[in-house]
Amino acid sequence: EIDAVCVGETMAVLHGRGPLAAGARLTVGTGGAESNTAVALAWLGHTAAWVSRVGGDPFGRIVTEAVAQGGVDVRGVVVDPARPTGLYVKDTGPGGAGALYYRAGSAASALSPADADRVWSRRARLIHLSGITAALSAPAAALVEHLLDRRAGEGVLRSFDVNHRPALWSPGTAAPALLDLARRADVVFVGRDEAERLWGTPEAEDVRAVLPEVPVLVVKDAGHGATCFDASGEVFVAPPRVDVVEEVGAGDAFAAGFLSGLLDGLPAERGLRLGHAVAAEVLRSAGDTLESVPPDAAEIRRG
Ligand code: KDG
Repeated sequence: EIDAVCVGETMAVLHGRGPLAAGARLTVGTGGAESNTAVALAWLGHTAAWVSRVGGDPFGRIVTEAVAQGGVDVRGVVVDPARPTGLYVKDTGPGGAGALYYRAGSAASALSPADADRVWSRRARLIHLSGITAALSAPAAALVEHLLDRRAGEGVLRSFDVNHRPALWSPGTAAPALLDLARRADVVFVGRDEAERLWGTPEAEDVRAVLPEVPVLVVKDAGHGATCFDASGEVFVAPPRVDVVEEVGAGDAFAAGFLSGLLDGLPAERGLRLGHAVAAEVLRSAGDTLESVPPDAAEIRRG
């Protein structure tokens, strides 16, 4: 028995200093929303596994080793020699093109319901999924749907981060699909602005109104704070002040902090504070993945 299994694509990240067009030299890193959450959960003291598919190329080995180095069990990662590992290039900074994906036809886009056994066999207390997987391919979307189906894996908490990626699918397709998946989960994370873009819900309360049946709903409003709606009502927690270096991965870290509180039976208010504390660590660094335990985590846990 372990605490959590996170399922989804992890890519090799190519990043450099300065714009690509100006000849920036690129370094290889690792990035994937769900494995970022798994690594952060491991840093917070939980047993976490990552289930995915990678290519038989060096990038597949690099990302798998990086997630394993983060303290996550990677035995559920299958190597597919016929497909490449997905890549993304961060061309950030002034004049950059933003994040560029090279992931169509990747090994992880072949995730399908056939991968579900490797998830259920871990007998985890919680599984964590995101809307990114649903956008990868029809079989990957079917896997997410299967894993959220209450008839399978009874008693397992289903966590779903909406994580809308406009580069992967159109809003017209994404909006109903993501709403439908979120409705099936036990815990849902969504950005306020992301929900507004998808579902036309400007405030946290409006998001609650379209997802009234979700047992634990967390609406995150970037710099302002996060609101949790659950059976005991509504609670809002503002984040600490942070000098932001790079935002990528902060949402994944936030989810890990909140889920850590949930796994430990803490009240939602402390879960939100843990989420902010873990996100702050990632915001302060250039990498996408947590690399240390947030200094205030133990204090927040104690309350
Ligand atoms: O949340 C961070 C992710 O966006 C990043 O690590 C890459 O998984 C990724 C994605 O699909 O955008």
